[in-house]
Amino acid sequence: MTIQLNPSTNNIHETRFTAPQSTMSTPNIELLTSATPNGQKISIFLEELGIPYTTTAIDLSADEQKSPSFRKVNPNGRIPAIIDHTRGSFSVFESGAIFLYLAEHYDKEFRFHFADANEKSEMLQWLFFQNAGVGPMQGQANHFFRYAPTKIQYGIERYQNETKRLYAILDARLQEREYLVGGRYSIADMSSFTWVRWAPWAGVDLDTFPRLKAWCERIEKRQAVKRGLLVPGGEDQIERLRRDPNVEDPFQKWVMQGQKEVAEKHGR
Ligand SMILES: N[C@@H](CCC(=O)N[C@@H](CS)C(=O)NCC(=O)O)C(=O)O
Repeated sequence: MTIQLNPSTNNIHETRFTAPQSTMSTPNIELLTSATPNGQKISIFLEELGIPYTTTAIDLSADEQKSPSFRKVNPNGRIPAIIDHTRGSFSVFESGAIFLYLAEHYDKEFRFHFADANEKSEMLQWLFFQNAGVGPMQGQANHFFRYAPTKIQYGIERYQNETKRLYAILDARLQEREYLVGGRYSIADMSSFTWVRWAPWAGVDLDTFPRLKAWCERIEKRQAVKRGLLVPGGEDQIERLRRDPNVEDPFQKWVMQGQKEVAEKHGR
C-alpha cells in the first residue's frame, strides 16, 4: 500500500467527537500507527483527550514505515507519528514528543499533564524513563526472547533482567501512590502502561511486581484505554496472547526483515 498523507483518502478508523475544547478550531489529527506499545500510547491519549482523529494503519510487515512518503513524516522510519492538519499539517514523530505536542495544544486544561513546575518536571522524568529505559530495554528483551534466530541466553537474561530492574523502580514508585505523578493519571502513566502490559511478550512475569500489576489493571479499566488499545485494526494482541500463549506472532516478519535490511546497509 502506498501511504497517502491526505487524510481524506486513507482513514480507516475515526473516533467520535466527544469533548470539544471551546477555544480552538476543531482538531484534525492524523495518527500513523500500528498495534504495538508505542502506537497504542498515542491512540490511548487521543481517546482520552476525546478530540477527533483519523488513523492511517501502517503495515510494518510490508515495510510501509520505511517508504519515502512515511519518512517525510518520520525520518526514523518508525511508528507512531502524527500529522496535525489543524496546524498546517505540522508533523511530529517520537512518542514522547507526540505526547508533549498533543498536551500543549489539545489539553489546555491540564487534564493529563501538569501546570505546576515540579509536577511537570516529575512527569518529564517518568516520560524520559520510559522512552530511554523501559521501551528500549524491553524491546531488546522481546528480540532476544522471541525473535533472535539463535537462542543466546546471555542476551535474553541481560535484557529481561534490565526490564525487571526498571519494573522494580516503577513498582517502588507506586508503593504510596496510585499513579506515577501528582496523585492522578497522566501521560506519564500512559507512556509506561502499554509497555508494562506487553511484559509477557518479553517473557517477564508481572506477578512479581504486585503494585505495577494493580496499576496496570486500574488503567486498563478506563474506557478510553480500552478503545485506544483497539487502534488501528480492531484487535488487541495482548488479549490474544492471554487466551493462547502460543499465539501466532504478527511481528516476526517485520522484525526479521528489518534486521536483515539494517545489516545489509550498516553491517560490515
Ligand atoms: N523511540 C520511538 C520508538 C518507535 C518504535 O520503535 N516503533 C516500532 C514499533 S513499537 C517500529 O515502528 N518498528 C518498525 C521498524 O523497526 O521498522 C518512539 O518512542 O516513538
